[in-house]
Amino acid sequence: MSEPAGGVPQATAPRHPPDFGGAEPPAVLDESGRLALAPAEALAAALPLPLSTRFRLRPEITPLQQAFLTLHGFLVFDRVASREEVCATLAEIDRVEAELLAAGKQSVNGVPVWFGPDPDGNEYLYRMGFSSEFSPWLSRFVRDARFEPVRRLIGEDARIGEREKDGVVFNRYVNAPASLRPNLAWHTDSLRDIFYNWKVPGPMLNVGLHFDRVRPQDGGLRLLPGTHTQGVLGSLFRKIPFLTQRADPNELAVETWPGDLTVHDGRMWHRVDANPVQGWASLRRSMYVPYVMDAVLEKHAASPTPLYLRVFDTIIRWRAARLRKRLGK
Ligand SMILES: O=C(O)CCC(=O)C(=O)O
Ligand SMILES: [Fe+2]
Repeated sequence: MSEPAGGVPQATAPRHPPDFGGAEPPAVLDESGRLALAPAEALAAALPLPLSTRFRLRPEITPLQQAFLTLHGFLVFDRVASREEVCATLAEIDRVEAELLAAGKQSVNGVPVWFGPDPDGNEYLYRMGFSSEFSPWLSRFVRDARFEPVRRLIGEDARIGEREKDGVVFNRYVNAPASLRPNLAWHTDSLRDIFYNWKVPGPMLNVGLHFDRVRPQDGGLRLLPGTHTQGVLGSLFRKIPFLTQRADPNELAVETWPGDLTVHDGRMWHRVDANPVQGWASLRRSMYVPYVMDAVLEKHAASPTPLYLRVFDTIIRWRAARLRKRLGK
């Protein structure tokens, strides 16, 4: 195990371990001999690469990786977190979930915590912000040296905003008759940024870790490649953000193996498709680490809920209450 900055969480066995079995992922792109391409050469070399290309995260982002990101708006890095780290993170979230439930916590630093019924009808954590605040291990993990090239890709002055924006966001999606959240509708993340900064979104990259084996037929992350270069209007109005669910003929299914890391441009349209299977087999988990360049604006216990979340929060809580009632809880 590559030990992330010391310290091991109390439990490392998650309640729902990911599927590590089955086929190995396709080989990562062999970049040897192409690590020193000039930008124009790198663009020419990136053009014929398939959209399913998997890259290796090296000490530096390579010119080819940079060119692929410029062209398509996203990158997939092969299994940046080890199996042990994947399990440790999931087990930590299980522990944090129990802690939040016991404390009856409805929000953390103004960001709502969303609980709803799981496939067994029990209360289940679907989304939380600031997760690393509850786990020293997770806090060290997201700051591990291996992620340094990702930070520098965002900007030389970028920092990990564990206490800014929504902090480290942990998502769980599961499909069941009374699931609170099997999917997430089309949106751009820069739309959310407008609510934080009240300015036109500039380039912004989102960094996600993926904890489950998700094949295209399992639902999962869907991107509209190329939409990162659209103007502000396209960024806002191509679809009805957070409402349109329908598949797009041009969407790309991002296939993941546990431990994969993705980077996507915040201006790009994306969604999470529901797994057509029901029950725990449909479980998908992701974690987004906020890399921030704006002025420091730390959140605290008394921080107000951002406007965009207030609207969602009302809908989600109404939905959760309705589902619980249906289950007689
Ligand atoms: O779960 C994912 O991979 C995507 C989540 C997402 O797009 C979001 O929370 O904005
Ligand atoms: Fe998103």
